[in-house]
Amino acid sequence: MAKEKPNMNVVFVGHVDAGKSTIVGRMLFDTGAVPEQEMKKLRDEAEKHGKAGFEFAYVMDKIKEERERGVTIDLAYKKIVTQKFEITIIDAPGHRDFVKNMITGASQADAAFLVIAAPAGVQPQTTEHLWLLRTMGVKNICVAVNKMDAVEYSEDKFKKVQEDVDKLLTQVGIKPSAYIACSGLKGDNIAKKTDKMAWYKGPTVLEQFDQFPVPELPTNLPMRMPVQDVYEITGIGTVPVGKIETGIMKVGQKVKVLPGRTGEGISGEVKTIEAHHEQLPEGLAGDNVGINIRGVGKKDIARGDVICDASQPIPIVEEFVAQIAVINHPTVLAKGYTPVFHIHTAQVPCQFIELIEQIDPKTGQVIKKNPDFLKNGDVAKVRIKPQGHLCLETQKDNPFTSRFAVRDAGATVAAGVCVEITKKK
Ligand SMILES: Nc1nc2c(ncn2[C@@H]2O[C@H](COP(=O)(O)OP(=O)(O)OP(=O)(O)O)[C@@H](O)[C@H]2O)c(=O)[nH]1
Ligand SMILES: [Mg+2]
Repeated sequence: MAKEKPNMNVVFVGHVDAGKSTIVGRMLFDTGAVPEQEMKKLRDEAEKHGKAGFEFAYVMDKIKEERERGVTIDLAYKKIVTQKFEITIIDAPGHRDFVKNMITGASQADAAFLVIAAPAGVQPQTTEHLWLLRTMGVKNICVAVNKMDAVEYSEDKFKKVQEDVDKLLTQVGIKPSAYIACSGLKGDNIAKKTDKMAWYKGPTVLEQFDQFPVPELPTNLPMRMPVQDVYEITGIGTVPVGKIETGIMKVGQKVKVLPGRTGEGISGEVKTIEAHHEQLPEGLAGDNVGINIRGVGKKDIARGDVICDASQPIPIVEEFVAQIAVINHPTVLAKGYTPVFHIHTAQVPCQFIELIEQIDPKTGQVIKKNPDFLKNGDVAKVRIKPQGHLCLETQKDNPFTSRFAVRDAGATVAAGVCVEITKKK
């Protein structure tokens, strides 16, 4: 059956407890995707855990620990069809312990809602998530000022939050699509227009989906499928699964798994492509698929490998130059520092071998050559050496395989994008 509407992935991000899951749950309820009966069950369960008010969040938070603690831990996905799109909503966690999952969500998104609780205003993960969105290349951002019911639906309060966020967005270099005044808990301006804020003239959250531009499918770039997981399935064999980030994969295509077990790549041929339990002749950029490759066994391939078109393989890098933003380092970042880099689905320790120049994030001008160190909020060009085999491309060649997050001791220290590579011989 031919697809009628384009797909779009929309991630909900923001500080812990801002009400991301509640907004999504409320939207699914108000559009009829979650029946009244089901909602009642969730309400009872929330009360049982002493978490009254979390019933809408429970639509998205399904793990036992999530429900007991009242926090989102892992990403949750839900489909919704609007006038213009088939949308996959990605509900990300706000808690700083789970930023890793948020980064994965951001890396899959075409557009984002940055959710801010009106009573709390801008919080640490508001800023952190914003930098991460930018670094992951998510430019279409809408700000949802939530919990308006808790500030008497005050226009002044809304304007104050808007002012603060505007400053932040200017720093980051993003112009938001809209600011929405809403309440997930009460259902104001989520799927239905409220009558409590006559001063608000903007869209509802649901209407905003259709205001985002149609995402361009990067099918014209070389085929890249970062491996998310590898399964052994009886009767089929080794099945790597993941999202085709760019290009087109076809049955019969010659592919290379990089770096693969050897670090030099393993060659094979695509035997089957499957999505949603259906065999497909081809998979396109944006599709989540499970595949079987002739010539590639369980020992050859692992999470973090990239399956590529054999004629246009992804480079394995000796060194690279990147532009980074320091988000959250406990002290200062200096030459020699060796944290873990999260790039597509790979995690590789890498060393900062040169701090080339510090850049003013507002103007792009060089402020200082060869700075001795970098601190939170600094943007810089740096040279990096992977301590293992790492597949990476420049932003110019392929934005989807050029972005990374730098993590250390449970925090996202920095985020960045590769601008220059030196290939491994
Ligand atoms: N008053 C009020 N409370 C809200 C609203 N939306 C959410 N809450 C409450 O805020 C708390 C957190 O809601 P969640 O939806 O879990 O927040 P979250 O942003 O998904 O949190 P994490 O995923 O853990 O980062 C719950 O107690 C909700 O009832 C709202 O519009 N108004
Ligand atoms: Mg949540």
